[in-house]
Amino acid sequence: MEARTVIVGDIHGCAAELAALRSAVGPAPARWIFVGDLVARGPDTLGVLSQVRELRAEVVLGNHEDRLLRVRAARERGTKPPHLGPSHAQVYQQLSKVDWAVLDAMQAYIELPEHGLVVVHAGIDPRTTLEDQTLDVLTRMRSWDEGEPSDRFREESWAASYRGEPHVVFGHNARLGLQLHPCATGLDSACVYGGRLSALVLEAGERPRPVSERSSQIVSVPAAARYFSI
Ligand SMILES: [Mn+2]
Repeated sequence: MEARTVIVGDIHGCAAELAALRSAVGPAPARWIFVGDLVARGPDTLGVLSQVRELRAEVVLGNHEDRLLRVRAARERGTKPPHLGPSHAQVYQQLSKVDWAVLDAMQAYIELPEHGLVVVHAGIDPRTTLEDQTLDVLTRMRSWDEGEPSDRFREESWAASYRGEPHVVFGHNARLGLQLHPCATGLDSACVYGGRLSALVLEAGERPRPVSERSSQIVSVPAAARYFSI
């Protein structure tokens, strides 16, 4: 039997919700992909990373992992590291060698041509090829600001006006929640802020359906608590 593909939104340490989502998706073989921001803010980052290893999942780099990796690189070089808030500093201290290996394996984007889509953490600039996207756009974009990609929150996501191929599956924008656009799907439904953890579940060779029918491809579970507020 050919495996399904399950693409999971931002988890931020919500290990119990990831376990519940796995139950909701069911036990059939699946290729697991995560949109990044696995770490910090929530109660159990190590429990999330352990499940990611167990699932042999592929992960796209989120801005929160990028920050931890930059801190490690600066410390190794002996230069001044970027600032870490309390939640991130705690996670940084807790990470073991196998946890760091999960972060080191994270990719800037993952192409899934069999589903006609690409997975990124935050966004893409469609004027540029995938290979030429900056890491800043891939991991931090939320909107267009005077014609340029921006990390600023706006009521209109960059993804609302995106048209073309491939379909883009992304996270990073919890305030807008689940985003179902014609050519893009946003999966950050604010789990760590008391929302839900969501996944796009595609059968072998299946593509994201039109907006009006795409909810049927989404599986989600509620957060057990509000773990963090901004
Ligand atoms: Mn993010």
